[in-house]
Amino acid sequence: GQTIRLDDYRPTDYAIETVRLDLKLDPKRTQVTSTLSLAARDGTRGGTPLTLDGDALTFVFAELDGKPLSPDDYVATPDAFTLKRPPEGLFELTIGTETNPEGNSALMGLFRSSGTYCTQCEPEGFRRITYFLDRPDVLSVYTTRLEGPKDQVPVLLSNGNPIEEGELADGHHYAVWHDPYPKPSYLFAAVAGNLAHISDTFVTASGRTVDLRIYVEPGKEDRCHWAMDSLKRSMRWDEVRFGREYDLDIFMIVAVSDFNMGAMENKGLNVFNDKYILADPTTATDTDYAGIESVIAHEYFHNWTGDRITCRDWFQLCLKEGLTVFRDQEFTSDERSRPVKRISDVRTLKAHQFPEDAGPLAHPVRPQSYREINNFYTATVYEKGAEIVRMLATRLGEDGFRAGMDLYFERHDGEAATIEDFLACFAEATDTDLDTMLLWYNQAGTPTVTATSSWDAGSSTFTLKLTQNTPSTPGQSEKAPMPIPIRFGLVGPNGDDMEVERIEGAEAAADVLLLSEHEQTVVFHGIGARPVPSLLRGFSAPVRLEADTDTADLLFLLAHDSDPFNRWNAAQTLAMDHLKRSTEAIRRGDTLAADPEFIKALETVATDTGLEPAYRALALQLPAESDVFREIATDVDPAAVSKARTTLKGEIGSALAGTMRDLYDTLQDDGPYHPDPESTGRRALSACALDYLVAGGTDGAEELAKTHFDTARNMTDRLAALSTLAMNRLPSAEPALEDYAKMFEGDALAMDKWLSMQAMIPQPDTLDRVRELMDHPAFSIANPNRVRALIGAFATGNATGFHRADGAGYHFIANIVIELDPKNPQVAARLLAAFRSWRSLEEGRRTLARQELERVAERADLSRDSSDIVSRMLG
Ligand code: BAL
Ligand code: ZN
Repeated sequence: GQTIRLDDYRPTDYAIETVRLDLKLDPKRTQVTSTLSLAARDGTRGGTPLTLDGDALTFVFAELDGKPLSPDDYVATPDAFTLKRPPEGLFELTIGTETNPEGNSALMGLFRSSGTYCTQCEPEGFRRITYFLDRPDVLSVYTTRLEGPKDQVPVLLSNGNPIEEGELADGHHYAVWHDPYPKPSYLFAAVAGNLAHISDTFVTASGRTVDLRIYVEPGKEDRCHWAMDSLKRSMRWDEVRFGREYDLDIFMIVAVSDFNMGAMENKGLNVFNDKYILADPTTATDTDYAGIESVIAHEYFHNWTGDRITCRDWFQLCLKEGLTVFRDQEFTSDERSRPVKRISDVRTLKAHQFPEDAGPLAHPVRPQSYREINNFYTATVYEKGAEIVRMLATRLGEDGFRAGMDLYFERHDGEAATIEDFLACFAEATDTDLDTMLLWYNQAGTPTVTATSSWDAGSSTFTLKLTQNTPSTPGQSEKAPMPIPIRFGLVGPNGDDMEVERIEGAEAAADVLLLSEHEQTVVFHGIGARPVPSLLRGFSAPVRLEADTDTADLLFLLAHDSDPFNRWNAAQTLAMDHLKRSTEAIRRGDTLAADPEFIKALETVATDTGLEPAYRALALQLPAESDVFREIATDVDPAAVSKARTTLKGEIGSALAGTMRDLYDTLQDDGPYHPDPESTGRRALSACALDYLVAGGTDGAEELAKTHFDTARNMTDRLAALSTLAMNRLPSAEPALEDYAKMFEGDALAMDKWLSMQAMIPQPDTLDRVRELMDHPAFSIANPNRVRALIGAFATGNATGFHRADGAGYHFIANIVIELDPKNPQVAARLLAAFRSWRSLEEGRRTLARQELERVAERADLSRDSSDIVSRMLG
């Protein structure tokens, strides 16, 4: 495949000012007529040929300024259309193509989902609908006409505002939509089908009334109200926090059941995976409700960060994604709990982005080259991208950050921008030199920061020696030091933060110091007693911190740190230290008991009613097996890690049985279900207590969990109990799983949870169960949600099963990838990424994993998506 490079960027020779699209919908032969008004850009030499992108298109006809073109004037292949000698000035090119929505199993371009016609164009799907300059820096005004049989497609939707509709002969009808905002082709959308909707209105800050609609399959309307509520809150929040108003008369969301992504921010017509729309208390968990709220917010926020200001090229993907993730994280922090949100986000970052950054798929937040852009919708671009924006906010403060954002919106509205444009707005608005921030976008790899400290009584100084080091990553061996904002506190003997008179050796403002060199010695003056340093508060930079805090220091921080993130982090660090040492012991055939002081400290947090229940639940949650893998980094034995973690959980559960039982009892609530943060937190803590009771082998715990399952009045409680039974492999798990299947038979999203849960049972023969479940009516290899629920959960959520010592887990996933790749390359390539840490495994598993990767790589007909992943993985 061809490699695309950032350095090769140049604008197109031609601009497309307007697009008139006409879609005559038919399941197998949809006719697309596209009329483009084109003009050469300044500087284009007269007569320069015009080449439009295509992908698997069937060409039908072409006209220039209303007259048929002779075949000598153009070349049309499935992948491109070239007009050999375009005229001077403005001209109109009309091209007819044909496409087969029903045969489109890749779900890119125009496809059908349960009978509904639907599009997905980001990043390069529009070229599967018609020939176009299919790249984000070509902005055009679209008018779209949809036509089809009224009984089959009563609802016809596209971007912008509806301007015309009417009846035609033969029971057909049509609708015309006009979007006045110039946009790139990836934001185009069309939807047609038999859809029901709920509607509402929103009055913007300046008093305009916007019509809001959520479209779903008929019968599912009642499950859309939370999504609508989330949408209205998102719209208000963006006005208040960023001064951004919605700009069209109507905002529509459509939920479909076959979708590669979570959702898509098409202008005025967001298309969603129904997983992120549909919710009611019996079928959706608190986590689902929170997920819906944040994805609705994310897509809505794209209207400004993505749609009004888009990306110049796909290398700048993080310009819209990192920023929009930051915005949705802030929304959730404001709507719910800031510390709880921060902890969850950092957990996600460390679970997904850190391993990516440490393995063969590592790439900069802004890559320098790619072969398949679909493979760059990654945790690095999204989550690390958001961390960079957060570091800007941390350094510039609330007002400075807002001033930079205001300038960005003002200066680049209606444009396709770059990271340099973005950074320049903050630098200018706050008069700050931000040149080195670009390194965060350009250098891959997670920096390690070390901190060693000493206190000198005589001079009342506290000295911190800081270093930073970013490991080499594919294609990048040398790394320059980056600007790392470290939010800090020096915690004094009484547990309060100490006053600092003066700081030497680093740029510092309030409680943030900037580490900008490879090595810096920072001296804090006026420190009259030995403090315990609390560094990287709120996880102020996406780095791996190695501080010289010992167990006593960590226990002290766990008890006293005023920063809730670092208090939580102290517990995690203590647990991680133990798990690493315990894993080593297990590999030696030994055992290592948990430190009673640590268990006692956990108990103190768990029972501190001054803390939010959701926070207490997070503090009690041990690092996941995958977190331990990541920390061990080389020669990882997954079975030993699993055993270490199960043992620690059991020890805590049995030591704190009485406390957990009390917690569980006091947290039960008979009131009506509501997904608000407070009751969500209560349910999370209750589930955690129940899980520890079961893990500790407490008398009566299994019965308690079974009763919790049987009497649950909402999905959150039901699923938590089922998970506890299943993950702890208790006998009552099997009948409970059967009951669940009877209760939710036919409800695809609820059955996804059932598939996932079974796929994650940590035992080697789970693989057989997964194979059997592939024949269950609830499963379908053609639906991405089903594949992710069963196969994805097994590959990424079941270390014991996937990393079976005999390699059967690897073999199975490789087979699925090979089967899926010709049908849906994107989903196949995603699944393949489950192998991304294969080089860290102990030798036996590493060899088996490599063999499977090589087997995939040898397939001659592999898609560009999968071949790109597998070749980087083996490279
Ligand atoms: N743009 C793809 C889906 C999302 O990030 O919102
Ligand atoms: Zn996004």
